[in-house]
Amino acid sequence: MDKTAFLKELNETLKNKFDSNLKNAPSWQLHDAVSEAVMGLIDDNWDKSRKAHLASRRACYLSMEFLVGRAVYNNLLCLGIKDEVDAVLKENGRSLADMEDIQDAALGNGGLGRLAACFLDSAAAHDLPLDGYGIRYKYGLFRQTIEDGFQREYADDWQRYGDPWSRRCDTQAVNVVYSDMTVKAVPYDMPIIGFGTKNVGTLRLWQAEADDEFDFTAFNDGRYEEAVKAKTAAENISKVLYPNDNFDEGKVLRLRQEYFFSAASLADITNKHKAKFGTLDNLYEYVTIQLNDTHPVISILELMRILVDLNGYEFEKAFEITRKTFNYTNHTVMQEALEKWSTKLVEKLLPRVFKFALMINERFYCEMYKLGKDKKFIKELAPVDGGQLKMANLAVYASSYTNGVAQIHTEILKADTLKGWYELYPERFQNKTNGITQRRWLALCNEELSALITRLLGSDAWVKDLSQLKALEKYADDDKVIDEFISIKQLKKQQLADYIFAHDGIKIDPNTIFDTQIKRLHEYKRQLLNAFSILYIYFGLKDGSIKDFTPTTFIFGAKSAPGYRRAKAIIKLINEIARVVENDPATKDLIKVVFVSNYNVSYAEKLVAGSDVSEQISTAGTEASGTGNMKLMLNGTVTLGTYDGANIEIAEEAGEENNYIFGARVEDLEKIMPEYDPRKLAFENDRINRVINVLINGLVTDGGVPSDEEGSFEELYKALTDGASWHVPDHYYLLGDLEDYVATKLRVNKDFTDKKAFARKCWLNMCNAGKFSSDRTIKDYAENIWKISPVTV
Ligand code: 26W
Repeated sequence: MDKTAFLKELNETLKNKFDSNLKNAPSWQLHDAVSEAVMGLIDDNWDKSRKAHLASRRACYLSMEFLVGRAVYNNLLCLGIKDEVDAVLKENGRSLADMEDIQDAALGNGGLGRLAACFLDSAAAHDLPLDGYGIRYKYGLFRQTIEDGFQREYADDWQRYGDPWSRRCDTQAVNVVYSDMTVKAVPYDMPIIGFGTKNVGTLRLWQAEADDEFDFTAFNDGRYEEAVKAKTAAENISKVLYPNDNFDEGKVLRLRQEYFFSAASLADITNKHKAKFGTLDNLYEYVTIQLNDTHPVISILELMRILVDLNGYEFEKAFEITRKTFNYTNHTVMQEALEKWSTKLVEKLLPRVFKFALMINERFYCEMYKLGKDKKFIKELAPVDGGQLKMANLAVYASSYTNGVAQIHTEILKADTLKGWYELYPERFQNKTNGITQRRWLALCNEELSALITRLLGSDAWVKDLSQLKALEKYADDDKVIDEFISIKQLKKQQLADYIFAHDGIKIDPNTIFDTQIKRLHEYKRQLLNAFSILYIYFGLKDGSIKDFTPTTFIFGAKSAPGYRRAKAIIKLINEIARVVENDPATKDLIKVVFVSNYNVSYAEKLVAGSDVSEQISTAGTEASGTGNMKLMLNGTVTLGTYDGANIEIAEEAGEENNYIFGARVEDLEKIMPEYDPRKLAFENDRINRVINVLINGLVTDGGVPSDEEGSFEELYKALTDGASWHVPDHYYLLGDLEDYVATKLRVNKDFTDKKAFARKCWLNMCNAGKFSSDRTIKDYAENIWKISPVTV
């Protein structure tokens, strides 16, 4: 990098754009100037990469969410100029750390969105022609505060100070047509900078705007209100990210969003293809489209419409092209998350598109009858049935490959969720265990550990080949290395403690065990089980049945969907427990509970680097994969978890003896659940009973929610003991797993006292995290689903 030129750029941008300078520019202006300068550096490579991607067979990743987080540090890292830029800034009285308050682009809810971002990073680093398509939400996932122990939500105005990492491409805008309106989709492109290569991928995010002409006509006719209304209605489509994780509301605005980015992306993809070949006959030879869960599955119908209506293809030929173009990834087995649209709604909003659902449905029936399948089987798999358009059925039927995101998850899909489909098309099913990018989740968030790794390996090649960490296993018994590893962990814990104090005003002691559960708040993820275990230990310490307890800080970070009242009650409960243990002299030096606010990608970067124990405690069979588990593992923590999702593969890679696995397994639960009576269990076991009694005995308060309403602690109690109309009592098996969980947690607690032995386990987890690089995942997709190869830029 030419430092002088870079500095000149910075000064010019600050002067011309903001009439400020390096000395007094606020952080957002500094961020803007640095970003502009970097965009200038990559412009040429980005342009060449775009052309290279288009010139070869390429993959398009369609996703409703891309949880990219903060771009600036990562981009500097990938360009290999982070230290130099920091030096330039420091020579001028500033530093990169000044940009700590720059907001994340939180255009996603959780796992699915962050995975999409990791995939783009990995593909870019390995020169794979993969580009992302999504929505440029004006407001990303809400900002969370904790007030009096309750979650409060605020709008996430992430573009308030501009968005220097995007380029608006007006010339490539396309129209999206609904029955009641036409809106303009304007692409904003974000560069995805490949680490240590010239390749730069593109994340194309569509913004909804009013179609100028219509707007203008109404305005000219004096129908001002109408003109404004149309503009607002159009803009509303990309206004806000739905904050539901794993819950399908079936709202029309959501369907509009899904069709909006699907139609815009398909127009973009097919226009470019036709410009090059003059036909769509060979579309699938040059383009493969990955559907990230069912959210973009309406794309299938849109491509059919493009082929048949706009390009004159026969239905059968169009179906063949379509099926060969798409693939589908399933990310959840939660029933309430499976998208099923009311056919009335789809037909009303997208009448022509809907016709293709009906035609595909008829084709499906015809094919099944020929195969001699029975009615029940056919009805279950039909894309259209019972007044509903079932998106997962449509996805499997009209695509080439379907994949799950961890071994156990793919097995559950085959044996259960998509059983009939697996019976029909076994060759379509693949597993692609998730991964995470080690650029952000180690090189960037844990520079100190990265430096040690690089020194021991003699090079930083691991940043692009994580399997190399395996070679560090031999240091597990090297006292000097393990001591250094321990002091790095201590430093990261101190940094985390400082950050939590600055951000949340809570003091924690880095000499305690940092036991961390960070993920969306959901009943199946069982934050409530963690809370119960803390109460169990609390009572045990007080009555002396638990002794020699190593002081522990239990850290939680989680957002609840705003309308998910039970989840919100769990947040309040955790904060209440924090209050109780803190105010009790018997426990205040032994247990500390912290609920950090506004958990997001940037917070996660600090939390994964500064933790000792990784809580991954979902009910067996419910967490498709998990990726936070991988981030913590890579930073050297032990997993305290169930046989679920990728935890199983983590234990397989790092050794069960280096992790803490507990609880009922899927095959156990199949036998247990039909007979399970949690009330009996609690009444026969005083230790369990006194824990759940806390929900109703007044030790903690939910703030006065009527006892029969969701959101009250009584209702949580009832859900565990009586169940609710839509589920059996304690259907996530909290009480059944509680004692095994506590016993295992106490084992962790005891093991921690042998610092060396514990650090050795942590070290071995890090050494064996190679499999969980998204580089491995993305190469597997490239080879076995997408059939794409690296490009040269
Ligand atoms: C329709 C509402 C809705 C919104 C989001 C339904 C479902 C979702 C996602 C599929 C939920 C999700 O993020 N799933 C997570 O995907 C991760 C990446 O594969 C997995 O690691 C997690 O286990 C899974 O919960």
